[in-house]
Amino acid sequence: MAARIRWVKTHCGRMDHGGCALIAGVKDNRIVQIKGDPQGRLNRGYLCPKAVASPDRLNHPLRLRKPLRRRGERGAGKWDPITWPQAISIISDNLLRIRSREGARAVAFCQGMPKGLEHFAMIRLANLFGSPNVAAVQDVCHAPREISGVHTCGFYPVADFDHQSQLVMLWGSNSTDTNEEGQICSRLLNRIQQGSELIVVDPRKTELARRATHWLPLRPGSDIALVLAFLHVVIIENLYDHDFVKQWTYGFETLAEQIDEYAPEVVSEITRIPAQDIRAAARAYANARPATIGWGNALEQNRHAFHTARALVCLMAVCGNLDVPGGNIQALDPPVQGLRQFVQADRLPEKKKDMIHARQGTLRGLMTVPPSLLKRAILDHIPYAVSGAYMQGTNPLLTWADSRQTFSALNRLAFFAISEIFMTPTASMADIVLPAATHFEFDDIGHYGLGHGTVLARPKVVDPPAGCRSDLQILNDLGKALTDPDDWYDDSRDMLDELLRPAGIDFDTFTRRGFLQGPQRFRKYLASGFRTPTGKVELKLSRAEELKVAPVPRYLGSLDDNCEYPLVLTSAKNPYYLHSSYRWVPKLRERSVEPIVLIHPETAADSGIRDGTPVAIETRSGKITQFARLSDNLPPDVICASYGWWFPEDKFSPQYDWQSANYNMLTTTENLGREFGTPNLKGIACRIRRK
Ligand SMILES: Nc1nc2c(c(=O)[nH]1)N[C@H]1C(S)=C(S)[C@@H](COP(=O)(O)OP(=O)(O)OC[C@H]3O[C@@H](n4cnc5c(=O)[nH]c(N)nc54)[C@H](O)[C@@H]3O)O[C@H]1N2
Ligand SMILES: Nc1nc2c(c(=O)[nH]1)N[C@H]1C(S)=C(S)[C@@H](COP(=O)(O)OP(=O)(O)OC[C@H]3O[C@@H](n4cnc5c(=O)[nH]c(N)nc54)[C@H](O)[C@@H]3O)O[C@H]1N2
Ligand code: SF4
Ligand SMILES: [Mo]
Repeated sequence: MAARIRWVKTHCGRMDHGGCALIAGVKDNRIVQIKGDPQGRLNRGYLCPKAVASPDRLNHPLRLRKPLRRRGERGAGKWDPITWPQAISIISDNLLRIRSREGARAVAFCQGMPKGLEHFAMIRLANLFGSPNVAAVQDVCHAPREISGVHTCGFYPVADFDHQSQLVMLWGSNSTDTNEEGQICSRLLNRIQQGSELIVVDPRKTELARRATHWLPLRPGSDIALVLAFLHVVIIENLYDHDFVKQWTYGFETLAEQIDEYAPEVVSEITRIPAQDIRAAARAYANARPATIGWGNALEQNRHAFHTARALVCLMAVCGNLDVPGGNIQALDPPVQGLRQFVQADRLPEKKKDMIHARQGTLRGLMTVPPSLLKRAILDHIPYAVSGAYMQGTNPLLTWADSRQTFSALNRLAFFAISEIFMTPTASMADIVLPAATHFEFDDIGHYGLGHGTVLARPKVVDPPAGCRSDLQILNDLGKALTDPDDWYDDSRDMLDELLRPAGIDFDTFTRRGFLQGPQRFRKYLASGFRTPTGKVELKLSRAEELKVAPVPRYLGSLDDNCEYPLVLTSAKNPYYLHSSYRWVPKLRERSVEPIVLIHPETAADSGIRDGTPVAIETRSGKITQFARLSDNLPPDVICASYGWWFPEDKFSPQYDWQSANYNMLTTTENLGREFGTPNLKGIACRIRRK
């Protein structure tokens, strides 16, 4: 008799930050169908194309299924299969050898976009091993928003889509394609349907921009100037919340004086947005109560990330939108184990002083090493040498700024191991490659540590292939080999129970409930003030001198002001892929076949470029080729290139082709933002040429 389909509820993960509740149809340990769960807290049945294709990752014929040891040159594609005990002992022998010779800090632990609990389990492993250096991509992804928020108002203000807002302003966040930080776009669309007005700040006329009353197609990289112009209008035109400003802010007069110079007429020159459009949008935001700001990567993939994010928090504050329903709120976590305890932060008390970036003067609060500064440590021993690494769920050759430099840094490492599900350009350089079990194949907890007040159950749906192990299990095994085994678990699943214990439930009960939600309380500052040195929202930073930053946000000009290149390059995430991941999933590749660069028809005509023409894109740092798509959905002097492209189908190079179309060949790690070590990934001077 044919097996019947069994339906299992879980949550989506690893195709973006995750969040949608799914119902998976399983037959013979294979997922045969994925549906959106209409009861899902964040998605109410919504599902995107990535999720539909997600089971295809599991059964791909080229998926990694055995631990591999490199034979021959890095990147030569020669491997010997080994057993798991062999792999764990080779990794631990090498990392312990480096620790005994050079100290624990010479070993870095590297994580890509956090996918589930494995990021925090890795920090725990690093803490117990004694290394302060967990490197991750937070410098261009969320840390600027979170830490600027903490310094300004004592928390990370996130958009509240549980309550109606009169207006939503999306600032460099394209949530119908990205569901940025697990804020599933169906919630936003629902708010718009219920009557929220929409402002979109994005150089591209996105699907959301088309629905907006105000679309501000700014020159990429000029966000800080535009926020300051908003503040200018709000303050000069007296549109701010006087009571809130008087009672709950610090330094309003200083801010008001400084924003004097950012009149829309002046800022219009920098942003290329007509002054009357800036005024109209600023007035709309200020006059709507409550209004919420959904903010995205664009404002933090820029060396001015700190001031930009801070200026936006100032704007939320002076308009009375902080911590009110339908505004930007401090989401409270459900009563699960706190991060500090989970990662055993107390075991490495000197960490904050000793981290690579802390020694280079980044802002307090950044807990992961910015990749650009890690590379300095590997290549130039600044502030000290790093010579070994353990990496998981990351593809730095594609995702870190300056890919050529990343290539040199990976080559320079005396030893590195990586856990992956597929052979990537980065994995092909490793000494050991571990085959990871992935989403649907092990029990996991989603949304932990995201700051949105929810944690989601991601119970296992099918068994992994025999040779594959989850990152949690791998870290648990490495933990036992590298540190005191008593600090680890009999079964990595016990980690989940421990995390849930303060909520009084175990993982099985959690699975039945599906999610835990923190309490929804607003205006918490009324009882205890804001958690800043002054107890108020610090429009002017009371500790600016100590932190070595400008006390109020300001515009510092663009690096490219004197560059002869006529165009500005930017990028946006591809709706069918996650960063450099999954170009090898046929169902997704069909939807997005090749790297596309969006070019305005007038600009294209000037260079003899037509739809489909291969185009050389050149910045001061490098040159790549992508295919033209003509579009008048962006300004004539802006181009938008694809990011994350490599070619898993490349049969000629064992490292695949990671250079010809890779956006990060065009970026640089010179001139990093001081606060977070952030490189400019968007808003870069460039020129194009027909190939
Ligand atoms: N130029 C430019 N650079 C950027 C960005 C940009 O917009 N422009 N965006 C930045 C941002 S926001 C981020 S978050 C980073 C992302 O940087 P990365 O996280 O390095 O990006 P990915 O390409 O998704 O790499 C993840 C890898 O994990 C593998 N993987 C998937 N599932 C699993 C699993 O369960 N276990 C393990 N061990 N591996 C798995 C995938 O196959 C993939 O190769 O890139 C940053 N870099
Ligand atoms: N499909 C898909 N979803 C994803 C990801 C993915 O790779 N693919 N990555 C996940 C991750 S790790 C993250 S951090 C989030 C990021 O999610 P988002 O923040 O939405 O990321 P982006 O698409 O990089 O940028 C958003 C928008 O900024 C616009 N933009 C470009 N330059 C500028 C600029 O200078 N200023 C302004 N204001 N806007 C600009 C782009 O046109 C784009 O529409 O998405 C997550 N979701
Ligand atoms: S939007 Fe994100 S969480 Fe939702 S189904 Fe798509 S990939 Fe999964
Ligand atoms: Mo990200």
